[in-house]
Amino acid sequence: MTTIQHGLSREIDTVRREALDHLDTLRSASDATLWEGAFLGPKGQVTSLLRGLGTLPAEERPIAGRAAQQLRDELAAAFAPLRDRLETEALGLRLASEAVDVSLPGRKPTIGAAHPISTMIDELVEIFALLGFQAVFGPEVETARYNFDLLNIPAEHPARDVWDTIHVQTDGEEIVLRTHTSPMQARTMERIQPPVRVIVPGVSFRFEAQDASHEWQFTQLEGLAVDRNITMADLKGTLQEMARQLFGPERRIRFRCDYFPFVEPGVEFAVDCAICKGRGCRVCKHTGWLEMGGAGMVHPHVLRGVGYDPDEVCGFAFGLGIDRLAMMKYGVDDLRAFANNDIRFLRDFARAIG
Ligand code: FA5
Repeated sequence: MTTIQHGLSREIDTVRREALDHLDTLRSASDATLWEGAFLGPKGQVTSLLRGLGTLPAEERPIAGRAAQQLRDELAAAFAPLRDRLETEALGLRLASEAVDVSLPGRKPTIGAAHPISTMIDELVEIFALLGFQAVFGPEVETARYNFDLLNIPAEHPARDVWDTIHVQTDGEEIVLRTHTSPMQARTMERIQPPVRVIVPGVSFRFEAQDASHEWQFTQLEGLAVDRNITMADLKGTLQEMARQLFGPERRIRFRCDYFPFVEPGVEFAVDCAICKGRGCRVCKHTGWLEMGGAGMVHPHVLRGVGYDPDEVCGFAFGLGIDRLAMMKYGVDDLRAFANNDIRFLRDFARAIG
């Protein structure tokens, strides 16, 4: 045996020992893949031994080649059954972990529910539909002309400050986030001729500090009826009927004088507390009454501003706070609960009203 052959034979023995020792440690299919790459793969040790044969003198190549090829066959024969066993085990584990028990009951999908304020709006729209009112909707970003001017609140009028307005644009045309749903009064009357009977549900915005009964964004419902010979009695009857439909047949309405530039006379109206039946409780602050909104007979200036003749037609308007109605209806004592989107509150609520 030449020195070269001797060296190669030692190298073959070293690789054999290393490969067989390592083979004993394989525990998984991925271990097996790594082993195969390290010894038998295109960049493995046995393959590089075979490649190295080219550097030997021609007469030594056949013997050395046979020895290297023998090593390759030996290792491949030892490896194949082990690899098959590990792959079968891996497949078994995967099948077991992915097994589907078709007899198990299915998972119930979480189904959303209408928000309490949306539920309240739907209920109000239905009640007023029975009283002959049609629901209309208007822009939340509004011009000062509709939010104020056409409601008899000109630019220099002190009442303009009462509304804690959030301005969107002050240069050129004054644009605001509507401070109430009342701008839809003029928008509606400009579009149609009397008789008019509409309600306007929608959000309004004011630059206000938040507390249990005030939010900077809240929901109002405007009502407007214009025709011949409409009186305060019609207004009171309409609101009384709404309160009865919402809170039960024994509910009563109270009017007290108030001032809004777009109505004359103007009132604030309250419903006797449905929770304590007027006896006084925490929700009604022990007064027995809950303030709901403002109302009155549409001011002649407003009618004239939209081209109506106040000698021919007259009407009533009201604006109520839907969040506060919802507080009373559902016994919620902090209106912020409606807006902070605590999923537990919304889920409990959806369950409670079915
Ligand atoms: C108005 O907004 C008038 N536009 C109502 C009106 C319409 C009067 C038509 C006459 C004719 P007021 O600012 O009082 O009025 O608001 C009416 C109702 O909206 C209040 O009674 C209250 O229920 C609700 N509201 C007002 N501000 C807030 C607020 N910050 N958070 C929650 N609700 C509010």
